Amino acid sequence: MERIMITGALGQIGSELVGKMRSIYGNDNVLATDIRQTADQSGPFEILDVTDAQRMHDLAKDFGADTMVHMAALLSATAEEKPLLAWNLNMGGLVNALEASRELGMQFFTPSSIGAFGPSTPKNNTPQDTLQRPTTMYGVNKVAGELLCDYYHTKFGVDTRGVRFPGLISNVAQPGGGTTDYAVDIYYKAIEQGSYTSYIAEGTYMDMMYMPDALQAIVDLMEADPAKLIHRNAFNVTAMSFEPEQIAASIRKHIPDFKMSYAVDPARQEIADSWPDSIDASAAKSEWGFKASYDLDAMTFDMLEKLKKKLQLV
Ligand code: AKB
Repeated sequence: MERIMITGALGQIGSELVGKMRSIYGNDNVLATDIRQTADQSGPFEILDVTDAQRMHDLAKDFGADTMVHMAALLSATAEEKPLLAWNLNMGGLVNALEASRELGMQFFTPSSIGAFGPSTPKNNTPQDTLQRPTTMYGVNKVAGELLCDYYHTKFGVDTRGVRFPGLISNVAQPGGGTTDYAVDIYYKAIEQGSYTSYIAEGTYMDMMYMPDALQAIVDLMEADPAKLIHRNAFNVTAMSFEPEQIAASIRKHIPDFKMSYAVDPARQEIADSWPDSIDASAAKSEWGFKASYDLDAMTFDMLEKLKKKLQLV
């Protein structure tokens, strides 16, 4: 990885990944792209609608990119509300990014998700290789995407790599339209209001990870020795699995009066119920040394500290 182009650079992951990659590979070597303009001037930026194949190809070529990191996508809850848009954006963007990578000989990364699993998948310690019959449009996109990335590797020799991200929690950019977003929102509301009304029901376990671990996982996988990769697309990665009462208990260690209530959103609850309770990340650990540094309490401590500063409450 020397010249990296990132799509969806202003999204939840992209807005931190750009900074991380610029700090490692140099500001001028990371081209950030998104459908909307940014005020960030730390390095090159171009407007890009990922459904525009020609512009994506031209930008990568002109930049001399050797790596494509394709992040632009709709998340699960929005994809369920607008399934056709999700298909066109998630699959159209992905195939354009893969084609540009094939034509220009770029290494390729895109994230899959725990959304690639469905109700018939084993729910606990979900294996790397298992049944994948998701019941959401997002899940359909993710499974098709994993297969397409494998296809571009075996058929055309493109160096495709990916992970199945769990819910990602960050204090920088807020997610939008995901099922796991409650686990970010809860920290903001805990600080601002001392209480949170969860749209996900008590007892619903989902895998999660703190953003610094997610960013490091992308870099580590992309830098990994290809000879050691058996799976490529897409590795289960996770740092923790919890249900809403457990994150509330972790917050109460710092804000003892924090109050939790529930107003379950049936649409997002149905998605959450179709996903695993916990996934097994042993393939990622053994094939490229995946390791997460933050558990729930370490993440809670850091989130509350950073958000207090961000919200100017200290
Ligand atoms: C979502 O909730 O849609 C995402 C994901 C787990 O892929 N955070």
